[in-house]
Amino acid sequence: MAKIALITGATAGIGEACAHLFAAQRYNLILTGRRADRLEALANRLNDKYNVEVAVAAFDVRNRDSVASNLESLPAEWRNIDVLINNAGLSQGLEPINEGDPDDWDRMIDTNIKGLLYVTKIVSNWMVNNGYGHIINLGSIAGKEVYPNGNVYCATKHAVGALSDGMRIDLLKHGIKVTAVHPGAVETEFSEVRFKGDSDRAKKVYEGFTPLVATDIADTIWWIVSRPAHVNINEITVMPTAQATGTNIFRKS
Ligand code: NDP
Ligand code: 8X3
Repeated sequence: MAKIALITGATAGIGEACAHLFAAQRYNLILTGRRADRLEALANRLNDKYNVEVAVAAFDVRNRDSVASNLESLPAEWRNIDVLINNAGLSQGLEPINEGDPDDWDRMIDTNIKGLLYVTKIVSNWMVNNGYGHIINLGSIAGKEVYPNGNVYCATKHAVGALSDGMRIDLLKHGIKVTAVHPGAVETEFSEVRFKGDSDRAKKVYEGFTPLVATDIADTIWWIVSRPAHVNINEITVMPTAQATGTNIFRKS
């Protein structure tokens, strides 16, 4: 029987790349995100190309009721989830703490921490009942260190690291693996979202060096998931060769 992966934030970037890679590995997929049109289009493409089954559920991870109703209304056979990729997340703004917008803080905390928890609560219960599962949480280099003006985003990604450690301890007796993946700069829609559609500012983030691309992280996640049953990767930090720390990037121009 085909394995199943649930990927949050599959409408763009790292989540979308994971959807392609896991479909290529013949996983059936549950794809989530807010943009229903993108989810439908991706599901059709993956189904045509790889002949895998794809269920889509469009919801906002910040809405606890919506997370529950969407996931719990999936047919029972979709509850046999082998891999949960908690990828949905975002940054909003890059200002000193005193100049930060509390609405941006709410969006980051509600998405990156609370949304991840709402999804995990439901899926980890299914995994406990099944007696297997692997949870992959998208942290960040921002979860390993703090950089100027990164304040709240960095705090949310530190929380993802702490929650990953907590999940690993609590789910140990159920044989469920938990891995935190901490990427450096990956060129996706991330900076467009951080800078609220200012594409010139977003592009500058990746100028003068070769950033990671979404498939680099999808490849890493596949490697983690495909280790033997007795091996778990607790956490991994993946950086562009030209990036040493959150802010220490060697730019040629
Ligand atoms: P993208 O902006 O390209 O993709 C983000 C995804 O998250 C989209 O599919 C978006 O879907 C989804 N998402 C955002 N908010 C919500 C929400 N409230 N409810 C449901 N889904 C949501 O960014 P990346 O692919 O780069 O980011 C993926 C993850 O990787 C994030 O957690 C990010 O913090 C992390 N990361 C990214 C790095 C980078 O440099 N790009 C580096 C380190 C970590 P939709 O808008 O349709 O809801
Ligand atoms: C995204 C990478 O360096 O912008 O998490 O925080 S960074």
